[in-house]
Amino acid sequence: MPQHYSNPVISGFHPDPSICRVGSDYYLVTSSFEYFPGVPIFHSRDLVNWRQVGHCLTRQSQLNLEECKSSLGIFAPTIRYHKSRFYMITTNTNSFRNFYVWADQPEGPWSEPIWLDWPGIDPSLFFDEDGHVYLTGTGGFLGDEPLGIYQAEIDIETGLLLTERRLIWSGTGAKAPEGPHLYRIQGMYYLLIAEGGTEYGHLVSIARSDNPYGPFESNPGNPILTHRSTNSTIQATGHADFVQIEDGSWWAVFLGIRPAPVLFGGQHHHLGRETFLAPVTWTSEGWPVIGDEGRVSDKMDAGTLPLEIQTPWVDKDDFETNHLSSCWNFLRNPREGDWSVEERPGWLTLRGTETTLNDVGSPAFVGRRQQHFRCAVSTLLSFEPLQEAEEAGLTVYMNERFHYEIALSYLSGKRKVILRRRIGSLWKVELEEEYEGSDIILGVDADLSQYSFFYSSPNGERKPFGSGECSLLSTEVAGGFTGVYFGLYSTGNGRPCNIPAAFDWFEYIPEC
Ligand code: 6LW
Repeated sequence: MPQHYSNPVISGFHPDPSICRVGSDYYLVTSSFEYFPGVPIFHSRDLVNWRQVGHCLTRQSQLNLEECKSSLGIFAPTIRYHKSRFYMITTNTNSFRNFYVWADQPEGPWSEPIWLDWPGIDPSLFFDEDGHVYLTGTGGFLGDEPLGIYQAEIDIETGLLLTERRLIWSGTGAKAPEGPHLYRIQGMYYLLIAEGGTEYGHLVSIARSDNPYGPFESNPGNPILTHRSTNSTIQATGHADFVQIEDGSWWAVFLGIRPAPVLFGGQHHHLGRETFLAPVTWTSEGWPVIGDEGRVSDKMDAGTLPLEIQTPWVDKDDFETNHLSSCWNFLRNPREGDWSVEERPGWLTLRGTETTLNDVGSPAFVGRRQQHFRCAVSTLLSFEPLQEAEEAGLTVYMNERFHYEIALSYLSGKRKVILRRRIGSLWKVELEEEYEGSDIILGVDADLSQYSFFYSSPNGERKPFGSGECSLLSTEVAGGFTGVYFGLYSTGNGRPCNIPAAFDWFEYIPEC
């Protein structure tokens, strides 16, 4: 009986995957943009079941996101393992600087950044058998320099360039040649890149040469992966990285999107770009093919993968530990004192500041990715707002201009539950209702098309409280490179809150 696995292998906003192997262990990193900590790192033993083991960038000295615009910050990282060390190289587009960090263990600690005198985005490292280390990246953003893939050798100890930066390939002619990775396979240098832009025209192509700088011969079978102009439920496949497993077979990880079906057509995806997996086979001419002639599906033959039992999803976080689990993120660099899991043990305490969810700043916010179309999310909030506009609650957040929230607030001298929707330059408190207590359960049920909000007193009956379209929080409407988060937050809406907001638990029940 052939075994199958499901795509995506890491759901929710996890784009630009990069992978490395250490024996029979695999490690994978993805982009994180304006979220902190940055660059989530995952571990797997079968390429299918991934468990997050931490983040590569956990300190502001490694990741300065002050005033970072949404969807800037950390772009496409690459992870490599060489001589007992892990290296993660990336761009912080907040300052447009490239750097790498290293660690002996994937869980960290990761080093301080080694900054590179290297423009562009999508830096990648290749450790050649002869000791040379190549830095390859996307360029074409300087002066009239052509768009394309650039390369130089570096000293991996210091990050200093040892050779001049050279254009090595411009791709097959589709727009935005980017996301390169160089490999040496059977004595040849293979250069894998993405093209077509990270949208519906996305594709993966490959070229090879017997010299690391080329000239590169483009694969006549390019693109080796694309879903452009197909009816597949998976779209925008591209930005891939290869790994060879212990039995010699090759696999690719890459990003893709799943547009939610919308009545009468139209394409909207709100979960962000996700991480997919497909087998790589080789033609008799030595060219790789991803999946079924460049197509992949949500159910794939696992081939020789040593499939493990799936780790169960953890439904509930009781905030019982003295640290936040690795699924949680802040927006930009959190301010000390804005959040704590120690102030009131067993609770997440947020101290709202003047910063709101509408700002390009760091509100008191702790959020996690929406990873399933259908899911039920709820939290128990304890909050006693006494000053006008003090507010705490649950947000469904795409970026500062596109979000919905259900919250407890103090408006016109009364404590109220509110539902607010912000869509671009339009915003409105759609519903407000007086609420006597200070403890409240706030929740949202998500399906393919709607977020349906509700609230209740701790032991009371659930009261439906409005809804919002998922499509209005999609990338097609809101723009950018990220996906929807469920966030716990507090704000004084222009001034600090006098009192803290405490969250006893957060529940996320997926209905797959
Ligand atoms: C990334 C580029 C891309 O730097 O999107 O899909 C950009 N490919 O390579 C941001 O994720």
